[in-house]
Amino acid sequence: MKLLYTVNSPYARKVRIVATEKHIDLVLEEVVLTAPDCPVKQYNPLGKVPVLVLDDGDSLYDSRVIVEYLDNRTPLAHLIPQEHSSKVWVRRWEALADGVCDAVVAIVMEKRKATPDEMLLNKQLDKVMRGLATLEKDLDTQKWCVNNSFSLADIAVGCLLGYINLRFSGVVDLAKDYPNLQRLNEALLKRQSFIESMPVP
Ligand SMILES: N[C@@H](CCC(=O)N[C@@H](CS)C(=O)NCC(=O)O)C(=O)O
Repeated sequence: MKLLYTVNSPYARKVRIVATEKHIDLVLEEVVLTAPDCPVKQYNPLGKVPVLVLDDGDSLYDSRVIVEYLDNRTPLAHLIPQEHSSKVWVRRWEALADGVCDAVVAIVMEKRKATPDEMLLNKQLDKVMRGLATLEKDLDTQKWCVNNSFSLADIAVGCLLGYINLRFSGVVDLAKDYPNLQRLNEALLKRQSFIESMPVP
């Protein structure tokens, strides 16, 4: 199986971390989305990474589908709980973390324009702030996001926090304003899967 990815995509990082935690070997193929010969569109009509290309040539996207596929490849150490209610909560944490990522990505892209749209920036910033406040409050003093055990919820939040530290540290100070999320981030950064997939400034 081959993963098409970019180094700093938080969604692709989520997939890489899940693969490492599950001890699943993936061939990693780094792509440049703007390159004319970029293979991504051939496998994903949306033209987005990550894409998992299976051995038979079929492809899976987006990151939420890929992580579910990988989690079910091996029965050991499930990152998405089998029990229905816990599974729904893990996926809600993931949806919120990914949604905040979407808003940060939209802001970063808009700011690269010659004349950024202030209304769009404010709308996306509202989503970031409301999302982070909810994650901070819901985590509270727990070590992990759901059921006191490490899961996809922690991975998704960790990828968001890594992306914020990479692209948004001038706007959001995790250590100062989000102590619960900062504590989670510090715990995650001790794991090999997080260390080897660190975004590159
Ligand atoms: N919901 C998607 C989001 C993927 C996504 O937005 N990836 C970005 C890179 S961080 C991308 O490929 N952007 C290129 C584009 O939008 O054309 C997922 O979870 O995989």
